[in-house]
Amino acid sequence: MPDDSALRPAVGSVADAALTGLLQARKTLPAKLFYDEAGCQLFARITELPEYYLTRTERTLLANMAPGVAAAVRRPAVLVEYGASDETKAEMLLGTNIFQAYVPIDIAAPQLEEMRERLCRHRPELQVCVVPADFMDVAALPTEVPPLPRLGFFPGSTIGNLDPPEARRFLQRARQALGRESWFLVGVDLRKDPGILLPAYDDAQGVTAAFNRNLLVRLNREAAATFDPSTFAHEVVWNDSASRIEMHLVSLADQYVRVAGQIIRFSRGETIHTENSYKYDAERFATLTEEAGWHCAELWTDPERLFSLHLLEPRQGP
Ligand code: AVI
Repeated sequence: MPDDSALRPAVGSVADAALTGLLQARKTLPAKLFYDEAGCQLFARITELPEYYLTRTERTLLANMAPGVAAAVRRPAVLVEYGASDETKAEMLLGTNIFQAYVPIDIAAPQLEEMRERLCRHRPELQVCVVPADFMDVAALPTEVPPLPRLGFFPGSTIGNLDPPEARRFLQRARQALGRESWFLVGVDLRKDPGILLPAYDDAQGVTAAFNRNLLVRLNREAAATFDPSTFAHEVVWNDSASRIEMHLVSLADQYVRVAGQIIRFSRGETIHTENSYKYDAERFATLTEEAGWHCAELWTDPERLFSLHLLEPRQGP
């Protein structure tokens, strides 16, 4: 499962979360709802698509830059991964052998246990302290985490799925949880030609469209909804002033849908806004991190400047 499974909501809140968004004048659904089992499988397929450059570019960057990250951290440390549904990206950092403990944070407790078992087999010397929680809510690490410097790790450009004020709050909270002697390695997708961005979210095979429509399938199952997903079209928009990709589901007809006992009216052409994916330039992301109490120590990008890895350290002074 991909690193963003931590975006999933607590069980039981699906109908509430859906209704809150669908009863607004401009209808929305929270991106957290994408990641049920089918959504995770579809997202895994998205990461392999030729148009979706993010995952493969970040992996190559990580493979090349892991020694640079280890050189910056230098001494024995703890790796803390936010939204860690599998350990494949963390493995590239764990391979540098400077980490004595690994702290994966994810809302999916069963996956964390499987990860712990795998790591105990492959890296018996590594202490693994799993934290089954929404990464947005973690203000402190468990007491069993060894008192060593910490490297926070937030890959995948999941930070782009948070609105900038939310991203700022998240970075502030992570700074508090990681402590004074820490670093934070964040994967960030870069602003670029919409000719590259739009196909990454509207692929030729229609996998992203299925991922988007799966929200409605999920609401039918988990929120007593009556959507006909074939009457909603997948739409992707580049919002230049907000510097974000937006995903929408567009109603192809005037229709009424029942959701958790409420009747929701859709007119033809009306959209449900389902996701934002912010794209940053390096300066804009640096400003956001400074406002959250971090300072960019190193920045790595691929030769085509598609994706970036930011190594942050706590900002000194006022
Ligand atoms: C998880 N997240 C970083 C993905 C993105 O690129 O914003 C989610 C996604 N949505 C559509 N395709 C991928």
